[in-house]
Formats: sequence, C-alpha cells, structure tokens
Amino acid sequence: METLTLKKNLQEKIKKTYQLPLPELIFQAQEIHRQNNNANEVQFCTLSSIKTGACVEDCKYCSQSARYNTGLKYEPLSDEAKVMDEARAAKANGSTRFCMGAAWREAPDNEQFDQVLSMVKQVKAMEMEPCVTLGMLTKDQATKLKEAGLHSYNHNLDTSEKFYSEVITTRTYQDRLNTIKNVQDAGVEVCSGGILGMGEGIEDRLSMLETLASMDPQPASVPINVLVPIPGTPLEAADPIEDIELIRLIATTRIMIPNARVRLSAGRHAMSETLQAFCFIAGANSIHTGEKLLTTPLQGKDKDRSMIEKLGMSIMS
Ligand code: SAM
Ligand code: DTB
Ligand code: SF4
Repeated sequence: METLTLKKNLQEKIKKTYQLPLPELIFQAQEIHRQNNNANEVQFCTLSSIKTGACVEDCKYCSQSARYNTGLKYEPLSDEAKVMDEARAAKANGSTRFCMGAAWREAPDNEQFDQVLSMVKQVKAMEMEPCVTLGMLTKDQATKLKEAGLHSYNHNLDTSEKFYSEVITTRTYQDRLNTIKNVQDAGVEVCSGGILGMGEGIEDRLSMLETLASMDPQPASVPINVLVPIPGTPLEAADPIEDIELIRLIATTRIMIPNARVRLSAGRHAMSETLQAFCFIAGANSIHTGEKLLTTPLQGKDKDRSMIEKLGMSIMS
C-alpha cells in the first residue's frame, strides 16, 4: 500500500513539474543542475558502431533491424585495431567517453564477446570511460565486462511500458529491466533513456521517466534521443515532436535525476544551435560528437566545438 502511494506521489510530482510555466521549469532545473553539476560544462562522448546491421529484433525505429529494407550495409564485428584508432582520435578531440555499440539482440557467449572485453580493457587503458551497448546481458557477462574495466552500459527503455509493444514485439519491457538489474548488480553504471517522436504521448514519456527515476541507484546517464526517421522502417513518416516538448522533458529529467549526465543524443544534427543551447540551459550536459552516431549523422566535431565556444561553455575534461 505504502509503495503504491509513493508511486502515485512521484507520478504527480513528475507531471506537475513538466507542466510548470516554462520559465519556472527552467529556473528549477537550473537550480538543481547548479547544485549538483557544473552547469557550464558539456561532456563529449564518441560512439563507434562495432557491429552494424542484420539485427534480429524488430525495433520499428531502427536502421539496423534485418526486418526492414533500410539499405544499410551489414558489417561484422570490427577489427580491434580500427576501433582503437577511433578511440585515440576521439580522445584527441576531447571525448572522455568512448561508447561501442553492437546491433545484437543479446551479447553472444563466444570469442566475439572476448574481443569486446579486450576493446573495453584498451579503452580503459587510454583513460577514457569505456561504455558498450550490446543488447541483453546475463549477470555473468555483466561481471566479465566489469572486470575488464567497463564504466557504463547503455540499455534504453525507449518509452513507457504501456507503449513498448507498439514499437518492439521481439522482447518485453521486463527483459530490458532484467538486463539493467544485471548491470547494476555487477557494479557497472547504467546509461538508460529513450526516444521521443515515435507516436507516443507525453504521458508515455513521463512514465518512462518515472521508471528511470525510481531505479536504485538512478541511472548515471540518461540519453534523450529524438527519432531520426529512417526510410524503410515503420516509423519513417512519424510526426516530428515540438521543440518545447524536448526542452520540457530535459528540464524534468534534470530535476528528477539530478546527478545524471543528461545526454542530448540522436537527432541533434537536425536541431538549430539555439535549440541545442536551450537544451543545455534546461540541464542537458552531454553530447555525442564526431561525424556519426551509429548509423545516423551528427553535425561534426568542428561545429560542436565552435558551438560550445560560442555559448561560452566548456568541454568536460
Ligand atoms: N542493440 C542494442 C540495443 O538495442 O540496446 C544497442 C544499439 S541501439 C541502436 C541503441 C539505441 O539507439 C536504441 O535503444 C534507441 O534508443 C536508439 N536509436 C536507434 N535508432 C534510432 C533512431 N532512428 N532514432 C533515434 N534513436 C535511435
Ligand atoms: C543512445 O541512447 N543513443 C546512442 C547510444 N544510445 C548508443 C545511439 C543512438 C543511435 C541513433 C541511431 C543511429 O545512429 O543508428
Ligand atoms: Fe537491434 Fe538495437 Fe536496432 Fe533494436 S535498436 S533493431 S536491438 S540494433
């Protein structure tokens, strides 16, 4: 009974916060941001797609699902030396996190997993935060990744539990939560967030936020992706979201998960610098930089640097 009341209270608080007059919402988000973080700093992260395409899952947004004709070229697990070259270049450009993504339903238990462990070890040795996203993970795999020096594991909830089956049918919300639990139990930081603009309602976004904010510990990073419509996928013609909805969600996330790196993730290449600046003011403090996310474009590292400079902000070191 008590937990039910707590849940209702949290739900109410999130909704009320999201609906505040915008200046008040931004003020509260800034206040909390400043109490917990350096609000003038942005972390640069670099992504590398270490296994691309031919994924058996049916995520309706994804360029990498084998079920849709997206024209994406399949690339097997990358050569370690090539990934390490990318990691070195990322570090030289100011990235403090290097995230390796594989289009797997679940991490395999074979020599490919051993290769990923080795990549994690090497990125760690370069003094960057190694992060991977490999799909579902067992406890044992999470422990092996921890032992290799993994800093963070990305596994998104993507949307609310209610809306989940509208987007993905080949796994359940509970599968997602189980992997997150395995990662937490192994002592690895969780990076988990979602996508806006898949046809979900505001209440789905807030319900996802409620699930994230209720985690113990709360996720150390929360990527907020805006759908990049991929021709050939079922969501290719989804209606775009409004800028103000993005800003409100970022501010509410900052208030509810004060210590997280709130990462302005996919879809940023299509945003004006002014919108991105507004997102930083609302509490976003991390971006993916470089030329590409996994398969979709970014605005490029030079533009990222000049934008941060123009805003008088600094890159987290
Ligand atoms: N296969 C792993 C998984 O599903 O967890 C890792 C890679 S997957 C591409 C990582 C995340 O990228 C997804 O959970 C989703 O949130 C995001 N993503 C994928 N395609 C996207 C798109 N077209 N627009 C926005 N975000 C996207
Ligand atoms: C996340 O939430 N955003 C990053 C990271 N996790 C792996 C990747 C987004 C991928 C966007 C689609 C693409 O580039 O293929
Ligand atoms: Fe596969 Fe991940 Fe894309 Fe889903 S989001 S199709 S699991 S790569």
